[in-house]
Amino acid sequence: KKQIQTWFAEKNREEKNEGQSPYFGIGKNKNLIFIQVESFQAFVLNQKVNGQEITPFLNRIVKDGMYFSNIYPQTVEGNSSDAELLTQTSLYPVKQGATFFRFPNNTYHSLAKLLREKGYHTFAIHGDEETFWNRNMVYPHLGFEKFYAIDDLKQDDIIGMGLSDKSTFRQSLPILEKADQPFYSLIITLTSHVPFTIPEDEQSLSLPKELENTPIGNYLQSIRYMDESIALFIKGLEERGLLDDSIIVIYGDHDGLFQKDKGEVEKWLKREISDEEWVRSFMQIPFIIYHPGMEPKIIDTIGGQIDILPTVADLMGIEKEKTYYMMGKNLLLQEDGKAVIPKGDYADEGILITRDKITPLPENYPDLTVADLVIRSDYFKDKKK
Ligand code: GP9
Repeated sequence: KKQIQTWFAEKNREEKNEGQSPYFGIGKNKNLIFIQVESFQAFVLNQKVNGQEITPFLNRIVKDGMYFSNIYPQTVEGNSSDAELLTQTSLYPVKQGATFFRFPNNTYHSLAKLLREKGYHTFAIHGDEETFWNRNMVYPHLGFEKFYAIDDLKQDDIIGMGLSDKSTFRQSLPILEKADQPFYSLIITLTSHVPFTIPEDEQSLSLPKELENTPIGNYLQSIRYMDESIALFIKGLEERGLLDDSIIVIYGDHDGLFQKDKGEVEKWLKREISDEEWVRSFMQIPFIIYHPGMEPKIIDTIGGQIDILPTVADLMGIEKEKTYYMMGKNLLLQEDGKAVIPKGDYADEGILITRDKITPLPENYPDLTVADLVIRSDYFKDKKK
C-alpha cells in the first residue's frame, strides 16, 4: 500500500502546477463516442497503395481534428481487453494473464463512472459474444450501464469473428439516437482482426499483384474497410443531428503487424526498415479526437494508451482532483513525453521510449509494478476518490 501511495503522491506532486489545457471543457455536456479500432496502426494514415489512399476518410478526420501522432500500444496478454483497461482506467494491465479474466470484479476508477457522476448515460457496443474477454463481467465494474453484444444485434452480416463493422455501426446509430443525452458510448470494432480477411465484394483497394493475398495486402484491405465503416457511421451521426453534439475519439487497440512481421511492410514499401525505425515510426497506434469545427492540431508528444483517459478527461471538463489515480499524463500538457512498453508482444524485455532514447526496462519498473499491485490488491475497493 505504501508503495502505491508514494507513487501516486509523487506523480500528483509533479503535476501540481500543470493546471489545465487551453482545451479544458470543450466537450463539457457533449456526448462522447469512443471508437476502439481493431489492429489499427498509425503508419497507414496518409499513405497510398497503387495510387489509392488507404484511409481517405480518416485522413480528413486527422487533418480537421486533434491528432496525436506518437502514441504507443501498451497491451500485454489481454490484447484488446487490455486496451479497454488502459483507456478506460489509465492503469497498466497486470504483468501476467488477462486482467479482465483475473480481476473482473475489482473496483476501478473509470471514465464511464466519472461521466455518470456528471449525469451521462453509458453503454458499450461490440459485434462479438458478450463473454469474449469476460467483457460482460467487467463492464459493469467499468461503469457501463448497458453492453450491446452480438446477441443484442441483428446478425445480418458476419465477417471473420463476428458482426461486420459496417453492420455494427449501422445498428449503433438508432441505439445512439434513442439514448438519453448526454451519453458516453464505447464502440469496439472487429473486422480488421487478424487474418484480415475481407469478402471480395467488400475489398475496395486494387492492390498490386505482389501484395494480393499476402498478410500486408489483406491488412491494408481490412483497414480500408474499417475506414469506410467509420465514414458511414459519422455520416449517419450527422444525418441524425448527433455529430454537432458529440466528441469522437478514435484509437487503435494494439498492433496488427508486429516487429516480427516487418518483412511484410518492407515488401509493400520496397525498402528495409531497421528495428529502431520500426519502434520510432511503425509501432504507434493512432489517437484522434474529432469534433466538427474544432481547431485542427497535430501533437507529436510521445505517449501511450495510458495517457488517453487523462487527456480526454481534460477536454470533457473533468476536474483535476478526479484524476488523482490515473497513471497516465494529460498529453496536452507534456512537451516530450514518454511511453512505457511492457514486456510482451512488442518487446521481449519491455522498453522505455523517449525522444532521445529507447532503453530496456528493468523487470520491476515502478509504473508497471505499481499498476500490478493496485490491481492484484483491489486497491481502490475502499477508496472513494
Ligand atoms: C474480440 C475482439 C478481438 O471480441 O475484441 O480481440 P483480440 O483478439 O484482438 O484481443
